[in-house]
Amino acid sequence: MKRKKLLLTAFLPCLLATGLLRPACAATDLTTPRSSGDRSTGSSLWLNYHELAPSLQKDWSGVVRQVFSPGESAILLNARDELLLAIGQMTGRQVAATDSPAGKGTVMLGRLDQLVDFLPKSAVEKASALTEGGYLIESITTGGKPATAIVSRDDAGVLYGVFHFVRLMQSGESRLRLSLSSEPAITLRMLNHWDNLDGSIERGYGGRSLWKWEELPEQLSPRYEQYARYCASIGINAVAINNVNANPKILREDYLKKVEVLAGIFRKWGIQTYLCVSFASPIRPSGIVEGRPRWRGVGDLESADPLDPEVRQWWQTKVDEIYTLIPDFGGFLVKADSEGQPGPSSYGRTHVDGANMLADALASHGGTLIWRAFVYDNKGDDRAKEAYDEFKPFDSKFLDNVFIQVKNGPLDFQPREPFTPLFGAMPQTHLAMELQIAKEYLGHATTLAYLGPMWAEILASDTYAKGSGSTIAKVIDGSLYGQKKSCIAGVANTGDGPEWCGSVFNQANWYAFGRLAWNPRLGAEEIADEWIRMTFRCDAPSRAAILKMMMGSHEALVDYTMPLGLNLLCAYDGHYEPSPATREAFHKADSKGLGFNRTKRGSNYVGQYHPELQSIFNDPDKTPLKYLLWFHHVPWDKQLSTGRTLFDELTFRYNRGVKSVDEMVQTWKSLGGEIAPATHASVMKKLLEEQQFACLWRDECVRYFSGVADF
Ligand code: GCW
Repeated sequence: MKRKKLLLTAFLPCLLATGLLRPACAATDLTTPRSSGDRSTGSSLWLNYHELAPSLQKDWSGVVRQVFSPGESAILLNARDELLLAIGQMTGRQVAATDSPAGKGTVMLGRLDQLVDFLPKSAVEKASALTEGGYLIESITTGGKPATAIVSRDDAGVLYGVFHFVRLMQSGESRLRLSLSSEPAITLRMLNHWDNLDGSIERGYGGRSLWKWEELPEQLSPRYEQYARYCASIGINAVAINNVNANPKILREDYLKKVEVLAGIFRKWGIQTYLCVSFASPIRPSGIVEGRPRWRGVGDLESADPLDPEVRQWWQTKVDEIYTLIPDFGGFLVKADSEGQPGPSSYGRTHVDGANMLADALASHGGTLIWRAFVYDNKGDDRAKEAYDEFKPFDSKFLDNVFIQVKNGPLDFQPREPFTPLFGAMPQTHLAMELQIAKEYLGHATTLAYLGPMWAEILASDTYAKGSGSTIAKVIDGSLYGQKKSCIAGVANTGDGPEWCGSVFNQANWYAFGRLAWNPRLGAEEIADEWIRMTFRCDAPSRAAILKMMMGSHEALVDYTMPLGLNLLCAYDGHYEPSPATREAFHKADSKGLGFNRTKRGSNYVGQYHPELQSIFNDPDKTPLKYLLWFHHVPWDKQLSTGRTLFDELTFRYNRGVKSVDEMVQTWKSLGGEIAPATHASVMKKLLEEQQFACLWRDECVRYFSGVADF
C-alpha cells in the first residue's frame, strides 16, 4: 500500500473519534440565552453607549458635569452633540452645554485658537505641535476648577478627540486624570465602496448599497449621517463612494447633484468625498462607431486618449464642474487597464500618461488622483509578478498628487499572502495600500474571521528596503522615505442590512481598519479588546472568551481553507466555496508535490524582493511554513520542521482549522447568558454556518489533494 494511504488509515480513527473528520458537519444546538445585561443589537455598532457600572458612573459624573464648546462649525457641533449624547447615556444624567468653562468638571472642547485663553501653558505648547487631525486630551485646572480639555488645531481633530474620550468612558477606564495626545500616522484614511449605481455591491455581503441613488438628492436616508459618524469615530477621513468598476454615469450632472448632497453630509464629519471614474468617460454614450476601443462614456468625444488635448480639456471642464458643486472634493480613484476596464493602453499610452493627465486636471483644485496597480493579463508565467513588472519602471514618474494604490498581496486579497513587493520598491512614488474589509475570499459575511491579526501581520512585515526594520507600516505612513502624504484604503463591508456589515463580528473589521489606518502599529488584540468593550456589555471572563475567539478566528480560517501558503482555491463564481480542481494554475498540485515554485529556479517572483528576503524565500527550509507553498513546490513526503510530512501537515492544519471553529461554537454557546439574546442568536447562526463551511473546505481540499498525490 502506498505511504499516503497508510497515513490516512492511521489518522482516520482518531479524527473520527475527535469529531474532526466528518463527511458533513453535525449541527450544534442553538441554546436560548439566559437574560443578560447586554442590550447590544448590532445596530449601534461600537458606539453603543451602555450605562456605566454604578461606581464608574459616579466617578465619571464628577468629571463630565458640563460641556463648553465655543466652536460653531458643523464638525464642532457634531463633536459637542456626540459628547453630550455619550455622557447622557453612559452616566444616566443629561448634562448641559455652557457658554463658560467656569464650573467644576467642565469638559471643554475646541480648536486651540478657541481655547487658548483657558489652557495652561504646557497644554498650549503640546497642542501647538499637533499635526493635522491630532488632538490632546488633558486634565487641567482652569479658574481654579478641575476640567478636561479636548483640543486640536483643526475641527476634525476635536471630533476625533471627543470619540477617543468617549471610548475611554465606554471602555471602563477609571483613571480620570487624563494626559494623552494622538495623531494620525497616515494622512488619507479611506474607505472604498464597490457600490454600483443600481444599488448592488460588488463583493458586498452586508445588504444593498447604503446610497439610495433613486431617492437622492431629494430624500435622505438616516444611514448617511450614521455612516459618516461611524467613520469619523475611527478617524476615517475620505470615502470613494462608487465601484472601481465604474459606471461612467457617475459623472453626469444629475448624478453629481446626488453626490453633492452626500458630500455635504460627510463634510460635517470631516470626510472628503472621492469618485471612481471610468477612463472612457469623455467618450459619447453611444460609444465609438468606427474602430477600437468600443468604450462608452458620458462625454461627446471619440477618444479617451490621455495625450489628446480635447480629452484633457474634457476632464478639466468636468473637474471644474465637480469643484463648483463640491469645493472640498477629494479626487478620483481609477481602475484602468485592469479586468476589462478602459485605460490608456488602448491608445498606446502608459499608466503614467493616464494617471498624470487626470492628476493634472485635479491639481488646480488641490485634488488627488489615486491610480490602482491591480493589473494582470494572465499571459505570463506568474500573475503575482505583474503589478511589480508593470509599475516599478515608473517610479518617480507620477505627479506629486498621485497615489498608486497597491493591494496588500500580489494576487488578490487572499486569506494570507506575503506582501506585494512593490512596497519598498518605489521610493519616489506615493504608494497607498489597499486592504479588503469585505471578506470576498474569507467566507463573506458567514465567517467570524477578525482581520486585525492579518492586517497587523502585513503592516509589520519587513521589506528591508532600507535595511532591517523597513516595515510596510513605515512605507505606508511615508516615514521610510520622508513623504508627507500617505494613504491607506479599505474596501468597505457596509450595506443597508440591519447589522450594517452582515454580522456583528464583521463590524469589528470596519473598526479595526479605521484604528490601524490611524495607527498602523496598534496591536490587533488591543483593537479587538477595545471593540469588545464598546460593543458588548459583559463581564471580564466573557470579554476574554470573545477576545480569544476573535484572535484565533483568522488563523482558523487560513487553516481550514488555504493553509501553508496555498491560495486562490475557491470557485470562480462567488469566491466562496472550495474548487481546488479548477485552480491548478495556483496550487500546482501533481503526483509528486504541491505548491508554486516562485523561487529563482521557478517563476523568480522571489527576485522582486530585497536580497535579505530572497535568501529566505528561495530556500524551502528557511521559508516560514505559513508561506511554504506560496514559494515552493514541495514533495508530498518531505519532512517539515514540525516533524510531519507535507501531506500530514496539510491534513493536520485542515483539521485544526475545523476544530478551532468547533471551539468557537462551544465558547459562544457558553456566553448565552452574557450577550443580548438577539445578538447571541444571530452570531450563533453564523457560527453554525461557518462550521459547515469549514468542513466543506477541509473535506473537499483533503479529498482533492489525496486524489492527486501519489507517493
Ligand atoms: O478581487 C477582485 C474582485 C473583483 C474586483 C477586483 C478589483 C472590483 O474579484 O470583483 O473588482 O478584484 O479589485 O478591481
